[in-house]
Amino acid sequence: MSGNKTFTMLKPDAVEKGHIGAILNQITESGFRIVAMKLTQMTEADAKEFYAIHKERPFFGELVEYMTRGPIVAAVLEKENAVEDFRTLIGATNPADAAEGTIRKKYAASIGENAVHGSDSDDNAKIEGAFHFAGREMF
Ligand code: DAT
Ligand code: MG
Repeated sequence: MSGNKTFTMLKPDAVEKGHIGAILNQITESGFRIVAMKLTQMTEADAKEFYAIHKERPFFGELVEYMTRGPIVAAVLEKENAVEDFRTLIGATNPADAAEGTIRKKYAASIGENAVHGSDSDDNAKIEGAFHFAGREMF
């Protein structure tokens, strides 16, 4: 059975370009409820841990540099079928392949700087939410 929570980050490029409001609006208009949220900045150690699954990939160094270069918005979102529906809302990893109207199609510049994160499974949604938020910060 699919769960009802996912984890997202509005990445440094989206924050730099002033897209926080527009992206959060699209997220909530699409039926997601924000149950935790903050503006924060990942340290190098944070980014290396968060993206540890990609540590052998050639883009890992760039990914860590990008994710730590400025503030992000971290949030936990609630909706029925949250993980899958949120991945549909954000679109493909490479914005060039993302469907019209998706968040990455509208706001992402490249595969490396793709504006937004969405968990890829219920288990990872839990792990990633707990990485950024204490239990008392989730509502
Ligand atoms: P997603 O963020 O869609 O879950 P992923 O988990 O495969 O994608 O990769 C995590 C992030 O790493 C992705 O959002 C951007 C970066 N990335 C992935 N593939 C890349 C590539 N081929 N070149 C540069 N950056 C890449
Ligand atoms: Mg992923």
